[in-house]
Amino acid sequence: TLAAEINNSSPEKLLSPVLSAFWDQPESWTLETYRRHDGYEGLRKALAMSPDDLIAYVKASGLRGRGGAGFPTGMKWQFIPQGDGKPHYLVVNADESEPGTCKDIPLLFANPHSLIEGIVIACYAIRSSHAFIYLRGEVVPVLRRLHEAVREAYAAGYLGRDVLGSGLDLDLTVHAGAGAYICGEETALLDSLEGRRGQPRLRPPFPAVAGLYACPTVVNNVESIASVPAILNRGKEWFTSMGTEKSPGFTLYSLSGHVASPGQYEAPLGITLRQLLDMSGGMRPGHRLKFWTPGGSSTPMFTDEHLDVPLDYEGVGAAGSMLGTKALQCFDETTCVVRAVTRWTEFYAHESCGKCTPCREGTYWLVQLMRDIEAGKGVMSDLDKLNDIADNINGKSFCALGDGAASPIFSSLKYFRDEYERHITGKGCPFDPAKSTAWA
Ligand code: L3W
Ligand code: SF4
Repeated sequence: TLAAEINNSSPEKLLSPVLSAFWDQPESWTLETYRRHDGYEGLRKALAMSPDDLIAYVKASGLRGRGGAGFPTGMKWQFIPQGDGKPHYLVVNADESEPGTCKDIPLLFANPHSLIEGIVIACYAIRSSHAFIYLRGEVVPVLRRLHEAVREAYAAGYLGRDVLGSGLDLDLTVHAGAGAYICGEETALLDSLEGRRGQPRLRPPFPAVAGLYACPTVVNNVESIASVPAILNRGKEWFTSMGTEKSPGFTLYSLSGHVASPGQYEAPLGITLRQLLDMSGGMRPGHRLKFWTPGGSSTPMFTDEHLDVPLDYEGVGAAGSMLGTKALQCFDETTCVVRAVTRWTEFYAHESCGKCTPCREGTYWLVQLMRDIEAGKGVMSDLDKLNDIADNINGKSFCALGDGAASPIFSSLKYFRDEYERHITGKGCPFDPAKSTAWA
């Protein structure tokens, strides 16, 4: 099987740079560099197809959304009703904020034209004449680079009236958010883009039916859209030859924490953390892995027992989690689990939008309990209380932020309950914070 093939591959064979193929070249972000690497060739092939055939092609490639949920991209495009007389929109979610996730922003910085080309292809497919990129506002250098790339694309005829003589008219607007994690949730993002306070909307209706300005809208992650041109250019068979049967293709993993060489690694879906550590130089010298997250802090933490779990939507999912954004945060034995979870919980409490009670109140209570336990002021019954509060948030909140906040509580209590107990019986943290760099 493909999975077995992946397991037996050498580290060199596993590295499959596509999106990151020329990030290290001078001025990698310019149109000229992009064209030298087959840039906008996928678009030419896409424009030779009918929009319906194009959607079917992307669907057949098996590309799955790279923003966290892994929803099939072609299927999402297919949801857009045709001949409905309404405008259709494409909105690219570039509000990357999930703790540990650092792949969309580097991609935009180093190779913005892969996203722009993907946007033109997607808009042709869903018959949209206006696309938006919603970028997190803090990354001003990326915003400038993106504006420049859009200007280049207009000048070259890839955007604007009658794109490459295809009859497609397309405008692209880059919008900078104001730095709220919740605006990465697709419906809060749409509210924010419309000029309102970013808070999630009730789904259904999904954006595909009633999205931006109540019109059919595709919301896709940056990496999902940027992956489309290569699929068109090199063929869906090439794409499905990588990864696993249900999670095909290459992807960008963000590796961070106590590792020797943190950064972005492009490799097929379905590889394991052990393989990624092998190809990236492993943990920092003299230290061993204690716990890690497969997809940012919203996905449950794992331990060194899970080093061989395939990183795809089935493997990690089968182990009781989800792949999320493929943000592999690795922590060594110097890290206090209680401290790490307290930090994450503070993040969720701060970013809770306040719309629903379980998340608004529950994350606040979790923080109080976690801070007490970390400071050695907890009692044993606090551990059941933590589980109980997390249980009242999980699945009972209005959006996935609540579930994300509950996730590290559940998994840390599952794997490291003894460490919580040591904080309580010892009336303080048994770790020396000076030895841990990640949580200083
Ligand atoms: C039409 C239907 N469309 C589903 C669409 C839906 C959405 C996509 C996936 O959360 C996860 C979350 C975070 N008709 C549809 C339909 N759709 N049914 O499919 O939907 P869903 O609900 O499975 O997930 P989501 O709301 O997109 C994303 C997790 O990712 N996450 C966090 C990510 C953070 C970032 C970031 O910072 N950039 O990505 C990490 O794990 O917890 O579970 O488009 O409309 N019947
Ligand atoms: Fe807002 Fe949290 Fe409720 Fe989501 S779960 S709507 S972030 S309060």
